[in-house]
Amino acid sequence: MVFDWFKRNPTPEAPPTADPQPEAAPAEAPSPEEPSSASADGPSTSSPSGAVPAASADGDGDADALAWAREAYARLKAQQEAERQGAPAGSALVEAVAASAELMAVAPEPVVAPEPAVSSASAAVPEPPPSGRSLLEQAAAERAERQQSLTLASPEPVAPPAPVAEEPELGAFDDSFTWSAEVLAAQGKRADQVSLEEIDWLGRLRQGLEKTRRGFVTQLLDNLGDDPLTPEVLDDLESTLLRADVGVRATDQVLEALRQRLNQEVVDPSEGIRFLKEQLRTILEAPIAQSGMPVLAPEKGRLNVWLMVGVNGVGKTTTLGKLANLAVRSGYSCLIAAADTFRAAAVQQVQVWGERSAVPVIANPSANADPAAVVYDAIGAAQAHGTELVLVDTAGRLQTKHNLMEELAKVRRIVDKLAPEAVVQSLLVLDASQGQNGLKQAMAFASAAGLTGVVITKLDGSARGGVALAVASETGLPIRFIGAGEGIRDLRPFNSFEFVEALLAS
Ligand SMILES: Nc1nc2c(ncn2[C@@H]2O[C@H](COP(=O)(O)OP(=O)(O)OP(=O)(O)O)[C@@H](O)[C@H]2O)c(=O)[nH]1
Ligand SMILES: [Mg+2]
Repeated sequence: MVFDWFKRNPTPEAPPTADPQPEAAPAEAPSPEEPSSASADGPSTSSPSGAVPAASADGDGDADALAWAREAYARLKAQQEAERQGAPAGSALVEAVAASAELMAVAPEPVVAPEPAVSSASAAVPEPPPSGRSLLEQAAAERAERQQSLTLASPEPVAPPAPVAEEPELGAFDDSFTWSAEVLAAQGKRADQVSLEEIDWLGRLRQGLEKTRRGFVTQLLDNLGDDPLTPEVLDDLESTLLRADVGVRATDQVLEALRQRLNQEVVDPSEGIRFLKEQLRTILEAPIAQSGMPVLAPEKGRLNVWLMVGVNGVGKTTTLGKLANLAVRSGYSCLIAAADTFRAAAVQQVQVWGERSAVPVIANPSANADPAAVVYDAIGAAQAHGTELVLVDTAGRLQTKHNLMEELAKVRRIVDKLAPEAVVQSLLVLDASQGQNGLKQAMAFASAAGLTGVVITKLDGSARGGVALAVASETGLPIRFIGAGEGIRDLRPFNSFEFVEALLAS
């Protein structure tokens, strides 16, 4: 079964409208097959299926949430076991789940992580290398040959073989797992719909936002204390939000809503946090709702061209490499256009990313090649082969900013002219660690590249994760993806509910 990582949907056969995406409005729109009235801030305990736990503060709710997380864990564990033994996912799996769930239910201690599975690569019996070359040398030579033929040949993309991507492993039944499970449950997922991929990503996201959260949440909880909210607390909250780079506009919006609420009634701290989360989500969701596209996914059966733009060093090429991986793993055919011809090493860098996911790269390695010509070739190749997604890497720096903008505008014109039928996305890549300074600089790209969305990178290691709020409120552009690490799996579609939960996780 292919998991469509753009749509967060494990069943690509399902009609697109059948499963409202969590990004759309997870709080208000649980999936239709999930009858629970799960809300974003505390899913109902009255689910007829009994599948959704409560994240509410009462003891019963906590117990339900834990039971739900246990069931999800037991299922994933059994699934992993079954996969390891090569057993078909059928009755054996159901039995294994039941047995695991029983064990989990009585287990007083957290379940210890299973031994890591032996990856198929390392399990394979190595062939003796011919001609005295080591396996590594042999593989490197083959890769180099393949890459060269892709680069030098006419733009003929080969059908990408199955991607090689490290699979996530089920860790321990710990705080990270239960938190991730709770966040998924709160969006209306059932325990049997949880995938290891999602659990794994949420764990990374929460970890990635730790630096931002450390200052933000500790200060917030200190300010809130145990007493009902007061106007003084709001003043403190204002400086906390500004320090987290949330921006003046978004901070004003949040405070105004909180003040109005305080005028109407007494608000205790837990209600204050719930209300704050709701406000933050509203800000993040506004541009997404306005775009009319709750999630950004390539359109099947059509040519989609996504340009990565942004100042130098923000993570354009890395994002492109991760997106290529997501695309291939989600079942889309993909091609990379190496249109950063300014920096000598840029083409090589993009080729390495292409190799990692077996995605063909269209490049012109000669010095001073015209990026528009590379895009021309890439679009021609994509049209000839019915490729669904062309990812275009662009330069972050030229001799002058004016030149850079001219070049981007030219690339954009070529795309529009050559592929009027294509769905074009121009994604502004922003480095979270630069905070709002980066945002101001980057907006220069808006007119040249016709921006349609934002990717925020480097959320890990940055204490300025709040900049996502400033991006949404000040650019009006939807945030489409977030990156929280340098690894190939460290980029995922943006989900405002999960982001806010991770930002304010206690
Ligand atoms: N920690 C972390 N590092 C990242 C992330 N995304 C990218 N990087 C790193 O940031 C550095 C720059 O990334 P690139 O992808 O080369 O940036 P770029 O925008 O293509 O740069 P130019 O082509 O020079 O304009 C690299 O060392 C990446 O590994 C992220 O989400 N987290
Ligand atoms: Mg680059």
